[in-house]
Amino acid sequence: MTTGTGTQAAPSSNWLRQFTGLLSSDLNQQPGEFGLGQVPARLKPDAIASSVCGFCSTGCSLDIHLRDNEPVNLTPSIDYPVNLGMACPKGWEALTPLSADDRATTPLLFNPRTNVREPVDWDHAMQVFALRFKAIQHRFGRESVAWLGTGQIPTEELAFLGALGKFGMGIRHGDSNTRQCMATSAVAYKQSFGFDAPPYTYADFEDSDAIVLIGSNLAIAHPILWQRVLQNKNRPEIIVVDPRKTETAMAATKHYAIKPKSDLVLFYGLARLLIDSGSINRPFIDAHTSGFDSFAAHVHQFSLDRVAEETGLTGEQVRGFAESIQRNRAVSFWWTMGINQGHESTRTAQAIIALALMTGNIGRPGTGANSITGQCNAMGSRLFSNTSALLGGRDFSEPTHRREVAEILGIPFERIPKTNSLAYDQILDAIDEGTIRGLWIVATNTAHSWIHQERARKLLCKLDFLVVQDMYHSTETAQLAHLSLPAAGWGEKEGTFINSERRIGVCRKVKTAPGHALSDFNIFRLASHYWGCADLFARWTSPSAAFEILKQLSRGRPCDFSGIQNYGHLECSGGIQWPLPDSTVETAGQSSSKPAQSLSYTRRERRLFADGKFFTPDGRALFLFATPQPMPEKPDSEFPFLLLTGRGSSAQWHTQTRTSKSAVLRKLYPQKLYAEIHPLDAKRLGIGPKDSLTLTSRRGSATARAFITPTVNQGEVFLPLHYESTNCLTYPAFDPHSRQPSYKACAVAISKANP
Ligand SMILES: Nc1nc2c(c(=O)[nH]1)N[C@H]1C(S)=C(S)[C@@H](COP(=O)(O)OP(=O)(O)OC[C@H]3O[C@@H](n4cnc5c(=O)[nH]c(N)nc54)[C@H](O)[C@@H]3O)O[C@H]1N2
Ligand SMILES: Nc1nc2c(c(=O)[nH]1)N[C@H]1C(S)=C(S)[C@@H](COP(=O)(O)OP(=O)(O)OC[C@H]3O[C@@H](n4cnc5c(=O)[nH]c(N)nc54)[C@H](O)[C@@H]3O)O[C@H]1N2
Ligand code: SF4
Ligand SMILES: [Mo]
Repeated sequence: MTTGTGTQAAPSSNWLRQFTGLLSSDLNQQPGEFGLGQVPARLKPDAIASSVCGFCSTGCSLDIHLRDNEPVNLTPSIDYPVNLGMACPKGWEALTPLSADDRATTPLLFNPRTNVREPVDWDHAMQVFALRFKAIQHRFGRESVAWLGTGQIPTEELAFLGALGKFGMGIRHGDSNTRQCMATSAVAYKQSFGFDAPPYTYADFEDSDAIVLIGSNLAIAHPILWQRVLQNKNRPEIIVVDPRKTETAMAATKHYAIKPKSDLVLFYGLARLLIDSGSINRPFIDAHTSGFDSFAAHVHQFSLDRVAEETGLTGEQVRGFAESIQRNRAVSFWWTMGINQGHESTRTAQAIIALALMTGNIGRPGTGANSITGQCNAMGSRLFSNTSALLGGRDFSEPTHRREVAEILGIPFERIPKTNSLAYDQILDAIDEGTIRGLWIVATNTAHSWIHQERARKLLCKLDFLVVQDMYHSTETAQLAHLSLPAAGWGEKEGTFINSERRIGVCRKVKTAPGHALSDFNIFRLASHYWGCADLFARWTSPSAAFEILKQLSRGRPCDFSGIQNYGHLECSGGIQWPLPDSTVETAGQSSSKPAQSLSYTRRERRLFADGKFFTPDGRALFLFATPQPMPEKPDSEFPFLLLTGRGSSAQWHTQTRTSKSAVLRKLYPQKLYAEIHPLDAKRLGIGPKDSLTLTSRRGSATARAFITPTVNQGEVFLPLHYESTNCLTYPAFDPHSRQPSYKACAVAISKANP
């Protein structure tokens, strides 16, 4: 195999042809060294390949049925310990987006003379990639090029991008869409537990006596986890805290429709009630936590009257909530974006953690302070993308951590940055200031999903060079690119995802990517060669080789999974939750292929903190708190409504580049943007069902159909994020600790369009 030197020139197209077979006309028939165009040999005709789903973080396993090496259908894996034979509509339709008409099949380069994006071959594309980014770095310094990545590609690919970007290409600033989603949980856990470690296992849904869902619409966003709740035989109390009466809230035993962003006050009020009534677990607090006394003093200000006033609940309701926590033996607290996306989200997540710690609801079956992740590999991104944490959940600022990574990867120590990257919003600010001028976007759709969209788009257009690597050239972001790189998608490549309960599962290649599209892994390999730093990544020859490197990076860390042998071991075990150090003896089979449908996995569940030992230096979990802050943009006389945003249906995925390609899924949701508005507000504004509305904020406007429903409170309006114009309205406020955007609260005005 060819290796590069740190300074080698870009390889010739001849080299590329030899190396990959990429430029050959029979691309799809000629498997090259990159493993192109070939379904793994072990998948015989009429075989079944199991693969973890590539949409949400639940991590269901899907059995893909192959005939003549082509996928013809899929069914949810019966015996996989996550989904137990179930899948949601997106899972059932997972293969369809792969055959969409608008798949990107060749690199496209913008030609300023013709104003058109023209097809080019990979050699040309990657020469331009390296030349333009290097030229920008040469002129404006290394920090002038950045990347934005994702939680939707395998960990092997994320880690490769992170290592290549920071250690190979000298890029200082790389962040990802997990900032929009999981940054709050990551920071909250790290500060409170000493490591970004969601403690639970899905069996906790089944073992709880009370399940508290906070800012989580589980029935829509994680439908298979909701099924797990329904399997709970304890007749649990299901308590939902959400301003809207969501599908989940409707099925709950208690729904607290609090005023948006009043969660922090509510949790402090609950803590005070529990302390005052002596319903705390003092032995646990004394043995395993620090900071409780100052926390208790802090929450003393949150009297029942104050809490009722600020949350909109009655004193009776708040007392009833505290009694539910007090009365039940096993209480689990779960939160998602209603908490993570807020202006004081980290401290709010930590207030949930505090409730679990002070009542001893952690480390036992059916308990926990549990953040549910979002994207299929959000957890992989949090630990291995080299963005907000150094590989393996390490710190860039720790010399010992940098040394470990340098040794494991065999790269010079000096190549590892000493400081953290700028966060997503700060990268955009740096573009505004002109200090970042080149950007590489991989598997995220910034121009649709980022907060305050108009500004985000303006900034993307301001860049000297924008590269977008996506399955489709048609996304809002790809259309702004100078260079678009066609990527293979889920099902067209191999690797592993880490789900919400820390379970590592395998995705298999069952289909050849269309045209000249390449897996992200192979695009990174090409990038390393054209950049001239391939020698640093000589061991990253395939996803399974990269998995061995990941195992080494995890060794000795809280997320240690060095005990996993290989992909086959994962498949035989129904996925494996970290930690699994290599000292652990596992009895699961080691064969490299899983006999379809014939294996009953042992339901081995790994819950963290059963021994009360946390990952902080003294082993104690921390109580962390702050004074609640006012919402950054409150409704006023000009913009009198509060806009909430979130998931609309279980058939829609984010910016819809994938789910909109399925005719089946399209039948399951409205094609046009709709706004949920309360009947009394509608009446007052003279709005009838399905009327066209104009929603305006200080940043832009959107047109939506009226969906009149009492599920939203008066004065509030809800828009799903799946439609392009929702983020024209959102206000760019960020939590100061996690820098996660507060997508769920801004002020808007509503009027009937063309009355
Ligand atoms: N079908 C589908 N499923 C998905 C996704 C998808 O796009 N489509 N995306 C995945 C991803 S990446 C993620 S992150 C998850 C998100 O999963 P969820 O967080 O469950 O989904 P959201 O609808 O964004 O937000 C949840 C709820 O927060 C409520 N909320 C708003 N403001 C507040 C507040 O101030 N306090 C409280 N307590 N609640 C509030 C909203 O009303 C909403 O019902 O879903 C994952 N699953
Ligand atoms: N208003 C509002 N906005 C929100 C939210 C909200 O609640 N309200 N939620 C936020 C949250 S939690 C999230 S996670 C973000 C999601 O925001 P995005 O990440 O922007 O949304 P996606 O549509 O998932 O974009 C993923 C992109 O990756 C591409 N892709 C898929 N698979 C692959 C692959 O294997 N390789 C490559 N190269 N490309 C691939 C897809 O075609 C798509 O263009 O949205 C955020 N935006
Ligand atoms: S619940 Fe999530 S992981 Fe399971 S099938 Fe649906 S999208 Fe896929
Ligand atoms: Mo997310």
